[in-house]
Amino acid sequence: RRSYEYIEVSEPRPGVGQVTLNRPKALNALCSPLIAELNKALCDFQASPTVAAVVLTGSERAFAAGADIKEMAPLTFSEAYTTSFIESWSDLTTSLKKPLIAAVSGHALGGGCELALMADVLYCTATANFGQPEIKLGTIPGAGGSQRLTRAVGKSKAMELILTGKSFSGEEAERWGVAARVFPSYEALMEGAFKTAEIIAGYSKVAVQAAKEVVNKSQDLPLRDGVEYERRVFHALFGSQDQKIGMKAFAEKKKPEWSHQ
Ligand code: CO8
Repeated sequence: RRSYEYIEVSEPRPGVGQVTLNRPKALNALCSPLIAELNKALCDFQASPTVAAVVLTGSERAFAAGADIKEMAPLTFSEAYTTSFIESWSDLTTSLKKPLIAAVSGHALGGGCELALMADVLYCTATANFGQPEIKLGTIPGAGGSQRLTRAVGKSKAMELILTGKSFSGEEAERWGVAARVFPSYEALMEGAFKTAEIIAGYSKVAVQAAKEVVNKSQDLPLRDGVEYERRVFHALFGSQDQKIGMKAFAEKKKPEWSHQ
């Protein structure tokens, strides 16, 4: 296993990979080397034959307090433009075809909020502190926040949040559909995230990858095209062994033994 400076990587449960952001002195501010490490770790989990779902977390105090403001402060337009600054963040969403669960406790601000929004499933503590405070720094969200937050909460609320820079709680995140579930403590959050990852890891890898792929398509395609896309993938799964295994096991009242083929 590679050794990292800004993250920790583990396999806490069978089938479950974990990435823990670990830059405590800067509240997990997302400097470029941290993002590069995160991309590498997710690529390794993608290639891993043992890991089927991944949990991404920070500390109890901070998931991530944003992009690294000290790194960004001196950047010029031409440097940002010609180095495609933050473009590699998008790799996070494309390098991993296995489900990614973000477990958010404490601050998830700016790029930290955007990172959490990139996950497939977002869990948080009731007191988690989400927000897009970029406006206070004289800038705007740059890693998808204006798009993903708007899809999650609707235009009016997203406008209010992004234009005022006001933060919102984990409780609100859950009520507004940003978070799938909210937990009373950090321990309960991690346990909940691991349990869900284990459930996913118990299914056919073929079906899980297909399920993630088609749900993600709903974010990009008009409804008619999305439904058609789903049907094509659904039809394709009749070519998998696991569809036969799953349906035969149901008829025989047995637990399916997936071949992952
Ligand atoms: N970048 C760099 N350092 C940070 C960041 C950050 N985003 N956040 C916190 N730190 C550092 C602090 O400077 C401090 O370091 P030091 O001890 O050396 O002074 C240390 O972390 C601890 O922070 P505080 O002392 O401030 O801790 P508090 O508990 O008092 O406050 C807060 C916690 C409220 C989270 C506060 O730190 C804060 O407001 N942080 C900044 C939040 C913010 O504005 N985030 C948005 C950043 S902009 C952004 O993400 C743009 C995204 C664009 C796309 C992505 C591009 C990569």
